[in-house]
Amino acid sequence: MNTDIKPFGVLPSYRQINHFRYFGKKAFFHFGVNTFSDMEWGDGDESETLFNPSELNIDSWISDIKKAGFTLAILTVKHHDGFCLWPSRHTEHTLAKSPYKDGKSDVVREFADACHKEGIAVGIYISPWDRNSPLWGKEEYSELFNSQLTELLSDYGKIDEVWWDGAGSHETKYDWKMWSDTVRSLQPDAVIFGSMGAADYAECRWIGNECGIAGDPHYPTINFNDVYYENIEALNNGIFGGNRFVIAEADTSIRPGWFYHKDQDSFVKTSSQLVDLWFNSVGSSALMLLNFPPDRRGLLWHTDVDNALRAHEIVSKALSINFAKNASVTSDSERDGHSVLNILSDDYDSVYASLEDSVTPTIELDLGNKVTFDTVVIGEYVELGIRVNGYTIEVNNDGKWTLVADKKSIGYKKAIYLGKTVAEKIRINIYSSGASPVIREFGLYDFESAGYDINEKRPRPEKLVNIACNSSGQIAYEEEGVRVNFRGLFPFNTVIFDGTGISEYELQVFSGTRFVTVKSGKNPSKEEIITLDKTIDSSYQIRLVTGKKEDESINIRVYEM
Ligand code: FUL
Repeated sequence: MNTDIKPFGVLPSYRQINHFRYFGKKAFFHFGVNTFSDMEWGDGDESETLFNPSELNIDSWISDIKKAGFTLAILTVKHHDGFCLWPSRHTEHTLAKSPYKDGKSDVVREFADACHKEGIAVGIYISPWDRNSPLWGKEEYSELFNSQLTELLSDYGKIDEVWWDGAGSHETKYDWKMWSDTVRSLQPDAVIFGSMGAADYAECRWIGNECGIAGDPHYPTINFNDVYYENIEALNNGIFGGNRFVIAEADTSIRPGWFYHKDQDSFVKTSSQLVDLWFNSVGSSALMLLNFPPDRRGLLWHTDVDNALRAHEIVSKALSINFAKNASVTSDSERDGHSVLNILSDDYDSVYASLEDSVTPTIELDLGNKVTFDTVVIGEYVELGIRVNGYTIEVNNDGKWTLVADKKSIGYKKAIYLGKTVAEKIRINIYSSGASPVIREFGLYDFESAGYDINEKRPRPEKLVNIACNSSGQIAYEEEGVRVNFRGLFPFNTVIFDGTGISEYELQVFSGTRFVTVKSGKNPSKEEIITLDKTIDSSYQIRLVTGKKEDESINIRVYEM
């Protein structure tokens, strides 16, 4: 857009704008030796012979997620266990030593080809943490990782995203600059997802949790240090006026685990829960990154696909009718060439802007008659910066104005679910803004009529289930006590353990980067019951610090009561 409007603050790169515009919904595929060992984090010493999908069909994954509205797909080409889904020349720990196609396969090639054929952009997840490589933790590891990156970014056509997981790497030094230079030189259009030492190069970041939920407010701007030190709150909310533009990707799995576990087939998120995720990612100026773990056959489970298709149907149907489309729109401050009518235009570059010195304009829409809707969508023109940080929305029905929302962030897109609302007029009063607001879109939609059920509960087992026992093999006795990995995100609020011989304990939950103490106590009983004030739904492991020795097991059970 040829514009006279001065930009504000840090601005997105052309790559980031493309991700907002075209890659709002990304599909994740966690597939590898863990699929066959039933683990979430492999140890790195798994035999390559484990990997042997019986009916692998990546074309079907890609056509399914395409139908469900996803435009970019990311494959875990190397997870923390170090097993490579391509025949890397730099390690023996690859599918070349597996029985799958007699070791002659290349799953990354199958994946990239399937995506390119369908017009789906390709992303690669490659874990810096490598529990197999003897070099990991040493200086030479950076070279090895760089060689693997070079193979991946040279031999598989266009790549639009490189995903560097932070897990396991907090204490490790890598040559992030060398790796970033490799990405920039071999795939100039690819965004880097990362944090910590990658903060200087990352254009996408995590949202501070793994349940796919951006905060409210949420800005795609943040400060460098918050990405570097992984400040959870800042990652979740962003920082208005922050010194870096780093888009958040709200990642989560469609079922509790990142990898496929047969016993999680009845825990697939429902279509309305997936619509909730849409509100909390795409509708919160972040990107959605939803994981579909292929099973041991190498196929997606039908419930995962059905629910994602249904969710897409609901969102598309809801967004197909903008009830504000024919409204007459006015504003108390309007710049020449940037009429307020532009908020209803489908042309991406035609925007509304207030006068340069007006940072608190009001926009009013007269809908002509009584209109029923439940969701307001509003978007800024992010090319000129994230400008707005305070506004209210009022509706007028039968001559009376009522406040229905008081919000801070807008960003690329903000979808505000209000519940059933009837209005003849609607007004947006921007009361705080770093520079004159520039608004690109506005709409009123009816999600409930399209099939969205806000009361649809997440699937829960009929009987009480001990999620600690669900994780057989992933209960680890450590120096300080016991660590339980649930093999996925299972909400819980009660922990019961045998306190015999223990004088003090601390219950810690994993925040995504570290363990945080949530309860502590003294002299626990034989059947000590810890009840938490609220359900924890974003931690996939807990630690009970008891001072008991590594070889002394502790009976522990975890529930959602
Ligand atoms: C995390 C990893 O540890 C999980 O296994 C998963 O890959 C997730 C996307 O990122 O940090």
